[in-house]
Amino acid sequence: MGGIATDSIRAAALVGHAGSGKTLLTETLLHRAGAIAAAGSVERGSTVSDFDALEKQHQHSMYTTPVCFDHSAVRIHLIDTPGYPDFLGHSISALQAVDTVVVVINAQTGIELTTERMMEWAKRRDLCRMIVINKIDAPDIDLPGLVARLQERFGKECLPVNLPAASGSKVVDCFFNPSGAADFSSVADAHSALIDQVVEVDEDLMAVYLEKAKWRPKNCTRHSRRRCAKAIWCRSASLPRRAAPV
Ligand SMILES: Nc1nc2c(ncn2[C@@H]2O[C@H](COP(=O)(O)OP(=O)(O)OP(=O)(O)O)[C@@H](O)[C@H]2O)c(=O)[nH]1
Ligand SMILES: [Mg+2]
Repeated sequence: MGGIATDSIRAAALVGHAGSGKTLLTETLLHRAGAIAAAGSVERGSTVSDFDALEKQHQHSMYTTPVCFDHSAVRIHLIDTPGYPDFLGHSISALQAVDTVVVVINAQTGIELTTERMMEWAKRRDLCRMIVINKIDAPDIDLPGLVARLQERFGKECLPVNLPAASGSKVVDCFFNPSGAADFSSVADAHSALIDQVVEVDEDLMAVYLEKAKWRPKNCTRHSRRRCAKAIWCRSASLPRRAAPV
């Protein structure tokens, strides 16, 4: 890894209920970023993050594990945390070290106790919060219903940045794409809702937007990204695909 400017370093923690897929997501991100040659598996005990003998034996995380990878000239320090209530002390302490909290939700089980707690603890610390809906490849899941419940529970500003496409086998980026096909909702609607929200929280961008209506996502500053505190990302940790930028 070469020299990276301080402004291009991000620190994020993957938190969420046990079994939501944080460790496999960490593994997939490391693999897709080229930091490891092949993605390991939780069942085989071959993930980077669950390195301890007890973690391999029980097939769940017991400690926080920091990993690091580069993506598009951005260095990402990611902390995989345990979801079991017995180990939540480790997970809470990770919040002190990051600027973004990535709350991973199992699409099959929806909003769970640790989801609620982590959203609240991150809010109290004034940290950026990102929601990842994981396991979208599972059968019989109600993604539109889950997005609606998330908005009801955590606020209408929880907007999809990615939407699932091709029957859950890929995702479409709604931030940079003004249109496209998705499994539910509309990329065009999600795109304009995101832009409206970004412009709303950044006064400088609002001025440009009102004056010329020429604002584009590439003008988005780190400041406005930070202030757009909540976003929903749909994905499946088990599917090979482009790593999501943090
Ligand atoms: N089908 C499918 N299975 C997944 C996905 N993500 C994770 N899994 C499986 O779900 C199980 C739990 O995944 P983990 O990554 O260990 O979940 P975790 O959130 O780290 O769990 P804790 O460490 O206990 O908090 C494992 O068997 C994974 O292989 C996914 O996107 N799709
Ligand atoms: Mg884990």
